[in-house]
Amino acid sequence: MKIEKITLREIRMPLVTPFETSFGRVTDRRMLLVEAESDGVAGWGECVAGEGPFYAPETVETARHILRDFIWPLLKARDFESAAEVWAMLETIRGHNMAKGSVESALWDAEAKQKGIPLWKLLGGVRREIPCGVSIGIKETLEELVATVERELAADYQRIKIKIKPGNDITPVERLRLQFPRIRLMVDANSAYRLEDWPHLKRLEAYYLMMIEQPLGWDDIFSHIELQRRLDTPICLDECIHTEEHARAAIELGACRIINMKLGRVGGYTPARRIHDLCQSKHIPVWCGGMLESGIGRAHNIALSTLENFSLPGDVTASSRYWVEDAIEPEVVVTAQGTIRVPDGPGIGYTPRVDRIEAITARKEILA
Ligand code: OSB
Ligand code: MG
Repeated sequence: MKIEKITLREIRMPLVTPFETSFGRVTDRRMLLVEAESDGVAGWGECVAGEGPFYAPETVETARHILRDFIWPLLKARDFESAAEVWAMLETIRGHNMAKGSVESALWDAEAKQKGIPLWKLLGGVRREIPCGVSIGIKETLEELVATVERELAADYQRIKIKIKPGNDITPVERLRLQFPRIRLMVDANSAYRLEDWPHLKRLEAYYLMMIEQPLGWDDIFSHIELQRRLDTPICLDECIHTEEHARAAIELGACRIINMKLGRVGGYTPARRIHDLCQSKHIPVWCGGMLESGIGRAHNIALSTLENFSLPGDVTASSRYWVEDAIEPEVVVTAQGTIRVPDGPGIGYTPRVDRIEAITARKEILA
């Protein structure tokens, strides 16, 4: 494979409803789409960095800089056998996983299209349908939260995750448990607590949650070990796991019992598959997280979720939960069983709507 050119498009899409987490509120998404042309075939990827460095250190601007000034010079004019080699080609760049993952995933799409096979098959996936859960942002009132959960359950989602933060945790969880005693329920704190808060987090154990996602510091594996020792509820790590080495440390040291996988956070399919295999060998279930992606990123999350050890429902949902109009065709839909059927077309299996994408492109840059 050779890459002729990369087109970076920064698009803006307003969310159907604002999304609030412990680190902030998002009403409009600004994201970088990567179109990589390889041997005459276009592969698409999405950079999941946010506008600000509040979930992870990268931003849309740092990703653009790294893609243009460091990733492109390493890839330009190189000849390689398959997208599986791209991660190693970027080895000299430390971190910047979201920038790396956007182009790496685009090249996996291009390779699958060149071979005329679905990306999920090229990756070694086994699922034809993936189980889906929803991530619900922090709401102003309990009534609003309950109404949202009712709506998502009516839409057949298999599990409910709510965002929590100090001062907005026990009360909403208790309320949901009273109203929905049997649903699969979990919480995500996005690093809003400190180890000293453990007696408070312990109170959440009364509500038999599936897991507590990333309660402590975004890069603090040590404190999660201490916390997991004190809790019966499994801890699921998200922010902390940005490399295979971090995953190994977290598992071996007992910092978590479940891992949330995100392509952007780990840098693409090569590290994601390695972490997946490691987790599988250690009997740690994984599930696919979300980053409020457009259809391009969503399509990649679906392909990733077909791997065998993605055994829990992920945060991968219908296009219409986020967008009035998505950037792909057809849009992602969820079945009455709360699953997404994995498409069988070549590559990501959804077609980017280039006209629509161009219409919402705020900035375009061609690397050639
Ligand atoms: O922590 O999983 C997270 C969205 C943005 C940043 C971080 C997270 C999230 C979500 C939303 O939980 C998942 C989705 O895309 O539905
Ligand atoms: Mg999370």
